[in-house]
Amino acid sequence: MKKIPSNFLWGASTSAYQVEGGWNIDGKGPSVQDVSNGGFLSDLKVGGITDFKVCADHYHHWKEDVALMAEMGFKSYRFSINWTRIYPTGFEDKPNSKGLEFYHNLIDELLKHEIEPLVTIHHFDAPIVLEEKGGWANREVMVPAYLKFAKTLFLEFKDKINYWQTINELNMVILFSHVLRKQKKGHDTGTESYQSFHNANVAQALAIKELRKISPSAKIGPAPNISLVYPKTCAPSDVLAADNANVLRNWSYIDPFVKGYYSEILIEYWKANNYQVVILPEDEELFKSVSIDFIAFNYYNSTTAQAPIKDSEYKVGDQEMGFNIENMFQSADNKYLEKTPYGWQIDPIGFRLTSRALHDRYNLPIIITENGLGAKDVLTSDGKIHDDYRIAYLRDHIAQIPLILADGVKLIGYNPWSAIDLVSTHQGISKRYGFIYVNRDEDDLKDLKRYRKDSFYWYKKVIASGGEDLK
Ligand code: BGP
Repeated sequence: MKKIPSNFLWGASTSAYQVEGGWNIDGKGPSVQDVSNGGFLSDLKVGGITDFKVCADHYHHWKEDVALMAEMGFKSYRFSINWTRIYPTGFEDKPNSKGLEFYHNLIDELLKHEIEPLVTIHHFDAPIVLEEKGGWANREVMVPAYLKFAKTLFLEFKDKINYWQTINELNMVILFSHVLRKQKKGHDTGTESYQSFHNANVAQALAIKELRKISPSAKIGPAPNISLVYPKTCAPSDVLAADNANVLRNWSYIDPFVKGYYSEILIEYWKANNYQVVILPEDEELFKSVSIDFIAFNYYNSTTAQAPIKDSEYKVGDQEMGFNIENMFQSADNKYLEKTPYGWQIDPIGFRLTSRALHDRYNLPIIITENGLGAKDVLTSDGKIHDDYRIAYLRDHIAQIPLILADGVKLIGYNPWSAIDLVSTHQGISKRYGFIYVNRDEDDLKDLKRYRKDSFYWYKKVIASGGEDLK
């Protein structure tokens, strides 16, 4: 065990489209998320859950929310900037000043409370107008639009932001495009998906280069969802499948920025499937010319894989429940692990193993930018929320941190999901993750009042004791 250093970045996380609301005010344009539940991409409509129009109404409650974060003792807060607040369609020449003003206010308030802002440039909420032009699959449109957006943020906030993350969970956007509403249907790992993957990597690399010019002392890295893939058994074919899954799910989303190239396993997989991914000659040079300062990663659970089975009955779930890629691997249940109420496996030791694997491969500082348990919380008549299940999940993961540090891993922060209740990517507001309860449900916005959950008081103690008091 190693002591957690006093400058460790204890905090929590949110994303703009899930927490802010204020979806069409102060010049904000529509993103794919604002209208996904019934509008654009309407075949994805999910019954009985809210849309993203009001969320936790953080857009109007930010001051109060930051005060609650400060009360918990946060040293950091990881959030994202809503692309369509800054560039409503993605095509404007000038940014929307009202949008910038909102983030200046938020960031100033965080700094006032000595909370380090960890900013995600892009978290799932591309402008609809860009998406209609093909989204990430359209290099000519999306790469310059992202770069303009990132550059605007770097210039605007260069005196205030030390940590940037380029794109949240690009791996999930590519592999679970149906869940994350990037594409209309199905699980598509074809040419279009991998062209999107490559274009988004080019955009991230260009943004990294831009930051080095504008703000040389700031730090930047990607924010993939990393979960180490275990083989279901020690049969070599299962071990090979797990290795394939690690490449396709995890490492390919970091390799270009550290190694400067894609793994041969990925390239051969494209060839075998005749995926025609266009990579320009200058792209390789570009990857080789950039470096990242840290890896932000979201960890909810480990994954298990076995050798592909023909006509398998395994059901593909959501982003944490696994998926199958023909001839490469198929996901499997891990019988040793328990599950959350939403079917996600719980694996604190997997957190340690995943951190070790990242350290071994890349030897960079790492920051946890998501980790947490979604559950249906109950507000009691005396205004309490007894979320002992969430405390248990977080406690077991935080207990791994001194071990991870003793393993030599440069873990510099822990920012679980989520600081405050917000709307889940595809399961509504009832699937809550926050330390702060927001009084609303799927259909009724009620008073949106904030309540401190039991986990709020518990996390406050954890932070105050530097991670030592987990009781
Ligand atoms: C991650 C996303 C977050 C968040 C979280 C919880 O994949 O980065 O935006 O939503 O998962 O997932 P869900 O909302 O599906 O429960």
